[in-house]
Amino acid sequence: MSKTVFVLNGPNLNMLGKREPGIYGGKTLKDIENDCVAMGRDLGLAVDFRQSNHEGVLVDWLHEAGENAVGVAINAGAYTHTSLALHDAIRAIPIPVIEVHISNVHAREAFRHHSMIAPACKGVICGFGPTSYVLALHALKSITD
Ligand code: CA2
Repeated sequence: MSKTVFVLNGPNLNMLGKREPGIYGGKTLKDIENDCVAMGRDLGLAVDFRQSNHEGVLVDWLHEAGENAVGVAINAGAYTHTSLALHDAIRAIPIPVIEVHISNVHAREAFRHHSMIAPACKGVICGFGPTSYVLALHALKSITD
């Protein structure tokens, strides 16, 4: 039976492919979900892919993952840089969480250089476009085997 991993997405990521293709590329979030589900199938992981613009919903989903999944990849969007609540939620669950970003946040504005959630995460993958998500699935596969 496949193990379940959650792939969680935060605010504004539902706009992917519709605005700012120069930074985030042309793929929609649905395209990325399809890529993740296909890669999950190859890796033997059932991918539960979700997006919310609401911090508390992301907190609830992290708690749910702690009960029902073996790991999480999270692109917390701008909450990455602000959210103590997400930091605490990641610390509160007993499974590995990987921080993911499409863009290289360290090559962008200074306010994107600090992550509130990175210290609570197993690792961080950023800067590879939508491939960042696929790399996170490979990482989850290798650390949960
Ligand atoms: O590079 C990433 O994946 C980010 O998490 C994306 C966030 C940003 O706040 C982080 O610093 C880095 C923003 C997601 C917003 O996506 C948009 C997509 C299209 C149009 C406008 C925003």
